[in-house]
Amino acid sequence: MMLERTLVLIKPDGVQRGLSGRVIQRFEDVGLKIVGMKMKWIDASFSKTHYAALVSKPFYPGLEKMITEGPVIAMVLEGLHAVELVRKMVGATEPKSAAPGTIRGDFAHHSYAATDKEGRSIKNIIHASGTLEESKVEVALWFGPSELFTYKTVHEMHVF
Ligand code: IDP
Ligand code: MG
Repeated sequence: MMLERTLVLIKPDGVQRGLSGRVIQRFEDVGLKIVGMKMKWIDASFSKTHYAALVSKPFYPGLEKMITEGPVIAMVLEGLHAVELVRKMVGATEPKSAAPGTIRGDFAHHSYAATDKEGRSIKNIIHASGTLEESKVEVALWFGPSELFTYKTVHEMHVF
């Protein structure tokens, strides 16, 4: 019952900065299972579906520009309390406020103050589903059933 799946995207800034390997490593290190992974370059229409809840926000145009400016690495991670665990590892939305030890806190320092006046999006390396409900919608949007895999990891002996 506690076994969850969550969607993670390494955003264009993370891919272009060559941080994908180190970000993925952190998820493997805690024993999360990668059950799906691909690279995808989304367009404006896909962005509006993925960020449907944010389309009316003033920062949305900048967000769309940022998320469509290059390919992202999309993955589905599975584990106990995966949604909450991954959000904890990702850290606060604003890298300047994100705690040290989190992905956003360790690899970026962008601030709302720096972006808001120019209508740009916060560049924070990574997206992760915010709630279990959000994760179900997002996993179904990004991955078809044939792109998600069931297999055993060594962690299952020790973690689950
Ligand atoms: P989250 O990614 O931490 O869940 P959301 O509120 O869902 O944060 O926003 C999605 C993305 O939109 C953020 O990761 C960030 O890139 C961008 N964003 C959110 N709020 C702002 C803002 O106030 N100014 C600029 N960009 C923002
Ligand atoms: Mg969100």
